Amino acid sequence: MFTRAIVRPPAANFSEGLTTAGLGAPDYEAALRQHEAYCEALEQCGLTLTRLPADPEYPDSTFVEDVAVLVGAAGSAVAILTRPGAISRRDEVASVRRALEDFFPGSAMVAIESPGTLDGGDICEAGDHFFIGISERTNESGAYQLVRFLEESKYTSSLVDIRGIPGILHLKSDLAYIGGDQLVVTDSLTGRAEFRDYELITVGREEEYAANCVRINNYVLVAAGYPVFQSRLEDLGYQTISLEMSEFQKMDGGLSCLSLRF
Ligand code: CIR
Repeated sequence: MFTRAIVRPPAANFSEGLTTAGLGAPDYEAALRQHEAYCEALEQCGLTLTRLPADPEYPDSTFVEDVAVLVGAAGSAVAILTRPGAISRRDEVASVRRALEDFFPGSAMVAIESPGTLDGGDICEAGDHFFIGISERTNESGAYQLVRFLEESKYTSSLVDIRGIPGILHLKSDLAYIGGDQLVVTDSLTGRAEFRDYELITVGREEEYAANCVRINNYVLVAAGYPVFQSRLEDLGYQTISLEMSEFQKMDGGLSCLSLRF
């Protein structure tokens, strides 16, 4: 069970962040409304929120997931601060570290160090196992540092190299763990040996963006506008909450990126 989340709304210069989507500039007021609806959904899932102030110094800083990996249950949890692969995002870590200090004592906080780079969006927790994407943002040094931190907390992990897949920013752009042995994957990842022990719920090509869904307690958050996938989840017995994500999609972001959950 998750009990808390850290979130940060987009700043007014959100449109100056990194993007490859080619979907045009986001509408700031709409982004704020979508972010607020996202926060309300987290609360509906039972989470208490720490709302950080918007930070115009870092236009991508609403994507808080990328700057930390939180591991384990409340009480014995560990925070691993990342070293984001995009230089413009590297210093986003400092303010999130300060927010995490309220919940994680110094002994429960470690950090990925140079030459390692790692984005939280590349890390998919699946129960006691973690999939670590090697991507344009997460390199092998960062990945192996994380492997060692996870081992210290008795978690296993495996690396998934996604560098050859066109159009995939982070591993979790195309992969989500929703519980039991069920993974949501896009066609790009279905044949991969790394996932052979799991039941794969595939998302069709025309609904690929929906693969970045998030299981939180009794709900799965899904992007609005992907009815086939949402019905599939409901047929599987999941309760879903659908959320408009258009303005974040324009900046290459998805549901998981907007919060750090623990
Ligand atoms: C970036 O390129 O870093 C941001 N514009 C989007 C980050 C999305 N984060 C995520 O998928 N975890």
